[in-house]
Amino acid sequence: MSATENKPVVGIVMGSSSDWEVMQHAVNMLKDFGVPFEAQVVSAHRMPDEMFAYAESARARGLRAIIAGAGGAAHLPGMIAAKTIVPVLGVPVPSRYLSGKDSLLSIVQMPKGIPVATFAIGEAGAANAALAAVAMLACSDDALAAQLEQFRARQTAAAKASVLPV
Ligand code: RP5
Repeated sequence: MSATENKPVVGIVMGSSSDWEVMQHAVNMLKDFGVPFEAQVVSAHRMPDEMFAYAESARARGLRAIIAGAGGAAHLPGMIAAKTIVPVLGVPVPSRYLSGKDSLLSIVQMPKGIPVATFAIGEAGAANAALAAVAMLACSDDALAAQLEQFRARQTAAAKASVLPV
């Protein structure tokens, strides 16, 4: 799987194509904001050389944030972070036997010195990682900041318009 739109400023990587169901929510959010991204499978344990090459080349290729999703012994976000200074946003993917608690703890418990900003398990985490990347980019992009403000306003309006079936 590989998707590229314009010159990517956000990289989305995941440990397996089985992570797509969750990670597509990051992709969709970046598409909604028109943020150029790339998305691909980079497995820490099945393709470690490619993982290092991806991380080592990320900044020079123009990436300003990397969203990394993985499940189980989820070392992908941490290992990517170890090889680049581009901010890494980790998404714990639900796992088959431990429901993603293993993924969460693997990603969030980084030793001091190599940060991985860690999000919620699953779909919300993937979408929020993308929103965090948008917010980071919006610090130096007024048009994107305006889009983010509008997104928040629409969300607020939708919540206020909620009707309960009572
Ligand atoms: C991790 O192992 C992946 O991120 C995935 O969540 C999990 C299972 O991978 P598959 O066996 O489905 O390829 O590396």
